[in-house]
Amino acid sequence: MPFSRPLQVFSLIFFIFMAQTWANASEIKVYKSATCDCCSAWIEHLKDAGFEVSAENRTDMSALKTQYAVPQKLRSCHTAIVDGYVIEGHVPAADVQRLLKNKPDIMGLTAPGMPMHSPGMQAKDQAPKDYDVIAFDQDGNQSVFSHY
Ligand SMILES: [Cu+2]
Repeated sequence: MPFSRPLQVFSLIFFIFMAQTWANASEIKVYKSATCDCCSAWIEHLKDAGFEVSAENRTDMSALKTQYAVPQKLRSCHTAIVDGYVIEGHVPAADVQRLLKNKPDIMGLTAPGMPMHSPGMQAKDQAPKDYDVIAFDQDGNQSVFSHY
């Protein structure tokens, strides 16, 4: 007999626990308008990085950003939610992964506007450059999370 019964039970519990941890960490919900092509390209970028993406087309993006407390000046096209954090605009997947790993006490990350050289805005094989990813919190504090 290769495995004892307690070990089998333990393995099963461990597997379920790991599966849930993985699912929670990698599932991201993206809200966008139906006509936003760069939003769809950003979703592809996330999928390429291993995220499980569910997208929802909305006609009330501005109200939705207000609901998720994205400051007016920091807004972009799509708004995404992952593990309780808000991801606004063309934030590279690597920044989202770092956020989920370190879990800082912030509301979320944003790439304000539509940076020309960001994932979803340029060819897939190009690296992000010439913009900052900004962290923002509930008190209105902002700081540079990544500089490209
Ligand atoms: Cu966009």
